[in-house]
Amino acid sequence: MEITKEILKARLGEENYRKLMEIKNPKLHEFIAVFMELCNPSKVFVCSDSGEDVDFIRKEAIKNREEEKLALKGHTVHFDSYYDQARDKERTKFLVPKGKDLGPHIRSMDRDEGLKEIHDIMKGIMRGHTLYILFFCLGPANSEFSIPCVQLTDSPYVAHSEFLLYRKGYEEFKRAKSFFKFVHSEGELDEKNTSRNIDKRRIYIDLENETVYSANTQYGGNTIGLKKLAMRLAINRASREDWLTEHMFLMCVHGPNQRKTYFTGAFPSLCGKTSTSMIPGENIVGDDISYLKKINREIRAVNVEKGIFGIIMGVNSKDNPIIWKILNRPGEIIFSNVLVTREGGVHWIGKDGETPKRGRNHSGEWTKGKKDREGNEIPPSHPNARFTLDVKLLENLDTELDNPKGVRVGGIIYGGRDSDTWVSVKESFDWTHGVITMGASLESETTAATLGERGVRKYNPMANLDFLSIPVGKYIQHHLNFIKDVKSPPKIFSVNYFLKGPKGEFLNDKIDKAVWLKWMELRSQGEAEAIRTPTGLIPGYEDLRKLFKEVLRKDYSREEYNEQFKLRIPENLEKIGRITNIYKTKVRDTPAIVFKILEEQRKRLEDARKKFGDYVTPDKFS
Ligand code: SPV
Ligand code: MN
Repeated sequence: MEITKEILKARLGEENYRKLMEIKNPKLHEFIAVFMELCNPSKVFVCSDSGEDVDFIRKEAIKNREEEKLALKGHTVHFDSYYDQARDKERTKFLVPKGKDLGPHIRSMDRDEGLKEIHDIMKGIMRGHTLYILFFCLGPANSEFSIPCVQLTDSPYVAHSEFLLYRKGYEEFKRAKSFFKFVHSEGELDEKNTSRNIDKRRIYIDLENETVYSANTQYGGNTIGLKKLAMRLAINRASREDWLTEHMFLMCVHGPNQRKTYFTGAFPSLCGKTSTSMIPGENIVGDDISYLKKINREIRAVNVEKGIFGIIMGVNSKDNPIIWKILNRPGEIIFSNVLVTREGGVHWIGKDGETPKRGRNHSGEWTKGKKDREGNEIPPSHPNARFTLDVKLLENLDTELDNPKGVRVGGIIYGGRDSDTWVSVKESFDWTHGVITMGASLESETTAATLGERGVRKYNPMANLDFLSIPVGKYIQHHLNFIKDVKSPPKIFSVNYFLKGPKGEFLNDKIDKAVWLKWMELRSQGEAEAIRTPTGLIPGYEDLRKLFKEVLRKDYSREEYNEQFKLRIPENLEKIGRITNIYKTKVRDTPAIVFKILEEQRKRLEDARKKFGDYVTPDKFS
């Protein structure tokens, strides 16, 4: 105790010491003392919730040249190292006690070894840097969803991002008992102010202490403690306390007579999650992470965050009018890994207008045709380039963002990048069928959001595999149990925005999801008809024709409908084969019901094939 205070006094100076001591929490003080001693920063700044302190962080990011001002007021750009552009799955590991591991899908290592390694890496790592001590709150403040978090970081960019993305927590900490802890250092920087020692990049998660360490990286997904690092801790905590931490957006879909129905949706990175939650006409609560709890026998959810760290590739005025407007006017936005023009404008892949011939990007000075060390042509912006902003900038923000009780969930949507198997939208027969054949069977063709090969079909249960901190089987069992005692559980749906036709063309416009949402809204309220097929309940043609007209003023033909909703039996059978095999061979603790439900689905598909052949249009089932 006394030693802790001595250390704090010596390192913090009077003003910072006073700020920290307003939070009377010896565990917090000790944690901070330990890591100041270990990382040995040259300066320390304790940040309260005050506007002045936040402004100080903004200025530090510019002063340290981790962000640079752009032409439009409030816009800044940040670059990550060329080799630090996405989440590093290989170097992200759970530290688990001897003799324990989390199964073959989840990277883990011996806790003692991991702690030793990360302590060695972090020893003296902040020399010459300022350490920022920050307090935030996951979920709305002062609610049963709130989780206070302390972040230590020497990157003012990370700190600034967190102020845009999370609710302030200095005041919350005065009430806090347990909290999540994050220690981040970008490590030594190179001449471009990006992390130099990428080979020593590590993201280690200590579940026992609810602490995450991140070193020698700046990319947000590896460093922003409250984002995917906290999510891993929260999944573990949720499984002990009977609630859910999900990789899900949260949005309001408007039904007839001003009805508001809330949906959550899980999609792997780069599969349309943000764009669904931002669809014109509806309201967004959050685009990435939700907590779901049972309150008065209802399932209710909150957005853990209050900002968006969104993918900018493909954002254009036609498909994303709301974000487009915001990105093109003054306002507080951090752009990362985009192309910056000489005039201080930004460009990205898929932006309206012509691509500039030159500029500056994550590779440095860029001209069209530039190649990297490996001989690959460098695109103008990285496919995982992002924008970071506070949701208060959004005109379509829902009214319930800060409701301490969250909102009642009417439906849950699962979707991945799937070119040939699932129909555009369908509903599960019930909770168990949805959890197993949709959530737990989710696959996606890989994207640029993580390092590695692209375009490979990957199993990704609930789009949450990258973040699971409990064995997969246990997680699925936890989902299955979750609705016990719930009055009317949310309906479960799957969508497929990436379905392709015989010539490899997409069968849907991006905007068609607006219609699927309206259909799901009606279904969740028991209002539209559905056709029972072997894999789930699908919309009838007439209902969709009406909705396409109402929502998009589009004439929807029966040919389009038949292509989008024809049951592709061989592909569905193959998928069941793949998924069953994974649960048999790679998931040790698969609940028996998973095999039963998959087997029933297989049987229904086989029966339909005997009757109707390989490809079956919906009229056969109605
Ligand atoms: C994702 O990749 O799922 C994201 C961005 O939301 S990251 O912070 O990298 O996780
Ligand atoms: Mn995400």
